[in-house]
Amino acid sequence: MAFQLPDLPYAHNALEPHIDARTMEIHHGKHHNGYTNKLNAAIEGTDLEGKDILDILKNLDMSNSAVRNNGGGYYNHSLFWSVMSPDGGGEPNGALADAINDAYGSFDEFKSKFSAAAGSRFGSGWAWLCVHEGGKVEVCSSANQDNPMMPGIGCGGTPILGIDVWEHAYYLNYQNRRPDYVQAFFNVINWDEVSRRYEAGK
Ligand code: MN3
Repeated sequence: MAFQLPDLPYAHNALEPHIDARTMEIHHGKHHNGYTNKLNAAIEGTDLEGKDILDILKNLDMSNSAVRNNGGGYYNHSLFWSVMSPDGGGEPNGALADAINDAYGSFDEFKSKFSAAAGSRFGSGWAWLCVHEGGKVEVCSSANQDNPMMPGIGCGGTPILGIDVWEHAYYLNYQNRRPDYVQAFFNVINWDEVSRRYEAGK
């Protein structure tokens, strides 16, 4: 069974005014669809065909750039759509909030660290909040479509929140103002989903 482009869990315009409908249409329908198709082409007829995406990423031969770029792109965007919601924003609660406070002292300090990771990633990439075994959380960033679960990325753990900082994620609405996009992202974060991923990942 080849990988399928997942449906968006909301309408293209559902995240406005923070993320505009046209960006969502192109980002999901063109970019994510492209990664999905190219991933399928890259694994067809190889021993990766039929494997789970997590299995593929965690055991990746990093010199296999087609699977690295497109497998990462397939997974990262699938996570990205799920951690946003028109009902999002605010702050986490429960065990995730405790873990963020343990690591960063306060939600505001976490927000500052996450925003800095997103803002300082040169060129294209992602900023992440990851959970390590045992429940400790960590902010980091990775280049291009790399993912913390890939070997040797250097910000280990399981990503539970991610923001795409490729220009295609924000340029139509924000042009070069990446910090404004990152700020707006906080208004649509689906903390219920991030908490679910935290519990599953710790
Ligand atoms: Mn993207």
